[in-house]
Amino acid sequence: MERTLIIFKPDCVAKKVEGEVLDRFLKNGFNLIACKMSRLNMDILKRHYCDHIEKPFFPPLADFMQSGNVIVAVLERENAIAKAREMLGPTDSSKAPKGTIRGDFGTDMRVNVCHASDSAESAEREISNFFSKEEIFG
Ligand code: 3AN
Repeated sequence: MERTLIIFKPDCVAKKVEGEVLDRFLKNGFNLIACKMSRLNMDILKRHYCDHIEKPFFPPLADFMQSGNVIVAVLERENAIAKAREMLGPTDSSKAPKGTIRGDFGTDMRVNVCHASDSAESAEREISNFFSKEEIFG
């Protein structure tokens, strides 16, 4: 079993599709083992996006991620990291095929419904940035 961190981004919550998106994950064999609503701040975003802080897209990305409530979750299944990213589709929602989460609900490169961890190392770092061990029910 593998774990991945999923953030239901502000656009997902504003559109009220977080239930439908979570349902897709559950129907594809993921178990929900941790979940909370949050309003992200710059400190937690700098830790979460530590690899992107110097990139030109970081300031607008950080503004967007602070623009509304998010839901942060840990989902578990075999091959969870690759499977979640496959279900999301490419980062740029405008290029994501129909049937993928970003293709069906996303807008563009930034406003793209969900974050999902991109490696086992990132998943471990990202999960510990948002959840204590006691908050994970794996
Ligand atoms: P992903 O979320 O698909 O793993 P990353 O890790 O490359 O994508 O980028 C993190 C986030 O930064 C993306 N989800 C997206 O919101 C934003 N982002 C990445 N590249 C760009 C870009 N060129 N322009 C605007 N936003 C970007």
